[in-house]
Amino acid sequence: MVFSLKSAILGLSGLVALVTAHTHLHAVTINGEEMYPGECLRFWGEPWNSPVLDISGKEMKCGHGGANPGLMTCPVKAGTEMSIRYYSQSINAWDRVISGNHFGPCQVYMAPAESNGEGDVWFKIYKEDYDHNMDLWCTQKLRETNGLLNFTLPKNIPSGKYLIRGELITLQAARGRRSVDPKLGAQLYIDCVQVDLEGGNNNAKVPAGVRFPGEYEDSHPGLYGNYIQAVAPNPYPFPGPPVFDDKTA
Ligand SMILES: *[C@@H]1O[C@H](CO)[C@@H](O)[C@H](O)[C@H]1NC(C)=O
Ligand SMILES: [Cu+2]
Repeated sequence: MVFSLKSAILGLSGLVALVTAHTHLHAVTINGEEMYPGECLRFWGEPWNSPVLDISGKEMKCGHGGANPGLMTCPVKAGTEMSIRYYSQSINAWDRVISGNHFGPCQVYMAPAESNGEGDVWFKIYKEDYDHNMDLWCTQKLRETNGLLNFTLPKNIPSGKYLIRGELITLQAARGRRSVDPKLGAQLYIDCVQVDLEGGNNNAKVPAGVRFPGEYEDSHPGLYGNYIQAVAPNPYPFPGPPVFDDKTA
């Protein structure tokens, strides 16, 4: 009796592990063409389907395994829309893009590729928190769009090679700080895409940037607070700098 209870508990914890589908950046759509990891999207490393939890770690740059360059750099056009697509390994429809209990904002940054993400180089090009028409957080909307997050590339930055850094922040455990309780804290899903921007504004300067790790702290109100899935933040305090103002210099 005791033995079967124990094995039932073990079985249950195994099941919980199986259905804990986080997410990762699975593909990038450029000019309608889908590209996979190792191409323009940098390879994921282990644990490939898990968030970055250490906000002061080097994985804040390009995620697990993201320090390793991809084999290709994809041409993109300044001022056009591109998409990144998130996916988890789950076979469960509700979890296929990202686990159903995950919610939070999305952000996208860029940095000149020659930096390889080192130094004060990351400028923000996109952010989205809560859609008040759909009553969904950005990461919940991904479940409605087959994982696609669309954003527009800036026009007023110089042409050349850049890294694009997708960042999802999920807040289901943000009621605590990881540095205080290792079981709690925001989860960050970070990946990098290698692009060659064409048709930029070569009279413009590369925008001022911030550094990762370094820019975020786990006490930031956008990463630490009593967030609730169905309740809109008012307003949500995005961590990091404002979005680059893409007007002609
Ligand atoms: C996002 O981009 C894809 C192409 O990559 C397109 O099929 C889709 O309609 C776009 N979604 C929105 C909401 O614009
Ligand atoms: Cu997760």
